Parts: sequence; structure tokens; C-alpha cells
Amino acid sequence: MSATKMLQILDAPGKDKGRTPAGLKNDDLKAMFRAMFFTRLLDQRGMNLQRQGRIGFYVPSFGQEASQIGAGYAMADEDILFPSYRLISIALLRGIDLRHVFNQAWGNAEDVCKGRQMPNHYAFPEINWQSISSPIGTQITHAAGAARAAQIRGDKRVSWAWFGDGGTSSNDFHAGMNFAAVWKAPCIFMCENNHWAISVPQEMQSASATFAEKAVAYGMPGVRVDGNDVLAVYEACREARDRAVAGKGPTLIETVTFRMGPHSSSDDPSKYQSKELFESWQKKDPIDRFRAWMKGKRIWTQKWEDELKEQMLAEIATAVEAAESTPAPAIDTLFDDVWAEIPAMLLEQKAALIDQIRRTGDIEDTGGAFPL
Ligand SMILES: Cc1ncc(C[n+]2csc(CCOP(=O)(O)OP(=O)(O)O)c2C)c(N)n1
Ligand SMILES: [Mg+2]
Repeated sequence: MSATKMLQILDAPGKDKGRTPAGLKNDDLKAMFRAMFFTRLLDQRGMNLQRQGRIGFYVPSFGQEASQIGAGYAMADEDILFPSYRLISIALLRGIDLRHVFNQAWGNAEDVCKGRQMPNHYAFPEINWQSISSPIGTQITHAAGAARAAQIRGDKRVSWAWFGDGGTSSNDFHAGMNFAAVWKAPCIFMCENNHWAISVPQEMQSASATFAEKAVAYGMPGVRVDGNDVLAVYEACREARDRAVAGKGPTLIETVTFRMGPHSSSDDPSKYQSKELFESWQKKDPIDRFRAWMKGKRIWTQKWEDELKEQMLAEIATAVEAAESTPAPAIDTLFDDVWAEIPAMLLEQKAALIDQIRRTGDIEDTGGAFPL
């Protein structure tokens, strides 16, 4: 493993010579493919819903499915996750019900965050998924701290922080990497290098030849892995996890991938990205590469994929319909969950609000798309 050379297992598309990483059975490989394929279909649906004006905001991860699922598959249930906003694929892989995704997109009464969180910023305590924080990089220090706490308690839990190439320019990247290495804390730093921080290209972000080599200065291993190769990502993460659990400290993993879509539903990459660059990465599509490899190993058939697609589209349609037809949270829930005992001043405001709704009908819907 190396901070400058790139770990690859899958061959170029259409070839199938790559080995199977230790511990993976055919059922695991099929589960990985299913998760990647589902993410792609979900993202297409999410973007369409936003374009139709039915939801305000969506963050797809087109092209990054291998980078995410390879890592997700290497984690243990007890591990603690500090994700970024582009990782719903991993929550679903860990068993989160799809309806939570759409309930959050609509911010309806069934949404676990009661419609108060920014869209796409999920919190799933049942899978140790910490609430996503929007300021770039802040989760890196949280992950280092949680890893240190697990270490003090003697838990065999590993803390995972996700961030992008842009996230490495944050102060928190320095503080988190530094202290995790000093403490030899069981932390894995996942840098998804998708080549863009919204419209800022990778070469404007860092003068280092690779992101993985930044690990050397902090005193931890840095691993550079082909992020469009799900097997290589899995293997790199598995090894990093084994090191962490064995008390050998943190690892920085750079998954080299490409954002084959917009940053979010609010920007248009054709304004800042050349068609040629996009097309060169389209040829390395992680789903196409894995499909070709599985086909060569006779694990994949067109019939299987066709059936999967039909089931998945039906599942997505059911979840969309349910979320869209669920009403918004009752307006007076706005006052819940902050105070154990609501102060008199807020109780007065709550009464005034309820009174106003009774007199005027409802609060005005300001409409409009999410501004980010
Ligand atoms: C501290 C801070 N600065 C700026 C932003 C606005 N912002 C949101 S996403 C983003 C780009 C992040 O890029 P990267 O870390 O590469 O992650 P990616 O979106 O590519 O996965 C920026 C600048 C922010 N959320 N927080
Ligand atoms: Mg990026």
C-alpha cells in the first residue's frame, strides 16, 4: 500500500483478471453490486424529483458508488460514522429504511428531524451515524475525538470520518489528523477525491501530488486507492480497520474517483468542467467496471440485473409516494426538543402562533428551491 502509487484490483473495463479480496464470497460481491446499482437509480430519481419541483434539494453521488460501497462493506456494525453529505449509499447499506430518505427530502411529519435539518443532512443514531454537519471538515475532529474515547474505554470500535478533496483544506483536517496520530486512535480518514469542491478543481485545492501523502507528515500511513474499483477500496479499508483495531493507529485513505454529476441539484458542471474530462471518466464508470468483472466471473447476468432494476424502481416509487403524501409536521412542533421545560416566553410565542393560524388559515408557503 502506498501514498503515491494507486492500489487497483479490477482491470480496465471489459477485463476480468482481478482477484477477489480475501473474505469476500459471491453473495458479498452481489450485495456490493446491488448497493452500487441501487445508489445510481436512487440518485437519478432524486435528481428528477428536484427538477420536477417536488423536492427542494438533492445531492447525488454519480460515479462515486464504488468509493462509498467498498468502504461501507468494510465497516463493522459497532463502528461510529462521521459522514459527509454525499453518503446515503452507506446508510442504506447499513439497513436504513428508504422511507427515511424521502421523508427527510420532503421534511414531512415522519421525518426523524421533523423537517428542521437541511435537506440531505441525515442523522441515524440507530446505525451510529452522527448528524451530518454542513461546515466542511468539522466531522474530522469529531471522529478523532470519538476514536480517542473508544480507545480510552477499551472498545473495539473504529471511528470513520468522510470528507472530500476540498475538506483537506479545512483547519479541522489538520487538528483531527494530528491528534488521532498522536493518540494512535482507531480512526479511519476517508478522503473521497472526486476531483472537485463544487467548481474548484483538485489542482486549485492542493499543491501536493496526492492527498494520501499528507498522512506522512502526521505520522500515519496514507493509502491511495482507485476509487472506481470497489474491490480495491474494500481491501484498503479492511486493512486500515484491522490496523485500527490492533491498536496501530489511524490511516488516511484517498479514494481517487470522479464526481460524474453536479455537486448538488443547485449547480451546473457544464459551466466549469470540460466535456472531454467528463467523458474520459465516464469510460471508468465504477458500476460498468464491476459489472464487467462480475460477468467474467459468471456472477452477473443481464436477467439478474433486469430483475433487480424492476424491484428497485418499484421500491423507490413506493417510498416516494408515501413520503409525498405524508403531511408536513404540525407547526407547533417547532417549539419541541430544545428545552426540557419550555420557558414562558416561548410558550407565549407558541400560543400566539397557534392563534394566528386559527385566524388566518395557515402560515404562508414561501416556496422556491433550496438556495445552495
Ligand atoms: C467551512 C465551509 N466552507 C464552505 C462551504 C460551502 N461548501 C459546501 S460543499 C463545498 C465543497 C466541498 O468539496 P469537497 O470537500 O471536495 O467534497 P465533495 O462535495 O466534492 O464531496 C463547499 C465549499 C461549507 N459548507 N463549509
Ligand atoms: Mg470533492
